[in-house]
Amino acid sequence: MPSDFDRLVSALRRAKRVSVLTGAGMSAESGIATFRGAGGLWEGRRVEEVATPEAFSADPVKVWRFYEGRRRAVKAAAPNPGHEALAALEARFPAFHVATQNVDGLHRRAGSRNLVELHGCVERRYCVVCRRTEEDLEPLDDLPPLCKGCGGMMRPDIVWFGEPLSVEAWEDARQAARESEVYLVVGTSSQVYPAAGLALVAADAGAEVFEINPEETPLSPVFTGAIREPSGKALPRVVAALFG
Ligand code: BJW
Ligand code: ZN
Repeated sequence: MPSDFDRLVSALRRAKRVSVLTGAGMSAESGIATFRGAGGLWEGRRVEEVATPEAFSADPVKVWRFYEGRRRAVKAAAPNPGHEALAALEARFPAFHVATQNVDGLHRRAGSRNLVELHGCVERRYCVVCRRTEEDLEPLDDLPPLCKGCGGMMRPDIVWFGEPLSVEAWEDARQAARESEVYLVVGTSSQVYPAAGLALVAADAGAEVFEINPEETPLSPVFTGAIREPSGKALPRVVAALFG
């Protein structure tokens, strides 16, 4: 019986079109906490209680303090060997797409280019009044930051619970899922929709879907196979097996 790792490598050898969905586990080895694992709480609260438009309306300074912590962590972090492996794979396939739920920008910093950030990015913020955007990771002196154009309040450019994903980002990710022969689901608990549903779109369209995650998830039973290892170890192993 070939292992799931061997089956994944054989599937990738045959494939021309490969897509990847990533989640917080992808950046765990860069020192960025996941949402639903240990360390996923902020001041004793679940992310679901802080990352909502209602929480922001009720107490913008509190939500901005949460994001200042995230921005500081992201600034100090660097892509890990898993991010680098995905960037290396992009150069080796005629079509290679990454859809990330992460807002840390680490795929971009690692060199992935055919990339969509489904839930936004902590580097960006926008004015809730005139939509003017700013982009940096410098510490913010005053919270909440105010728009230099109109004086309105700025908010993080993040998709919070109950908010729609950008239509372009979603369509881009869905098309990549539909067209892929191999689909990798890396470091996500597959609990947050619509992103989690991309793996089902790929499976329905006939892709072989492999999960890279030390833990099982609710969607594990429908996937073709699983590599139960941290992505920073498994993805470089895939690159080495294919091209090493
Ligand atoms: C490793 C590892 C290692 C550890 N290597 N792996 C009921 C059913 C279906 C849907 C809903 C529902 N009720 C509500 C909804 C909708 C809701 C939703 O899905 N809720 C569920 C929780 C039930 N979704 C939404 O609201 C979305 N919008 C929407 O649906 O809009 C509809 C609409 C249409 C039209 C008008 C208006 C609305 C938006 C979702 C936005 C999610 N946003 C967040 C932002 C957080 C704040 C921030 O980043 O600053 O995105 S929430 C948070 O969860 C974040 C993540 O991207 C997302 C997913 O989490 P992820 O990445 O999977 O992380 P974890 O921590 O859960 O898992 C980590 C995994 O890594 C684990 O499995 C570990 O084992 C693994 N791991 N180390 C590999 N080294
Ligand atoms: Zn403004």
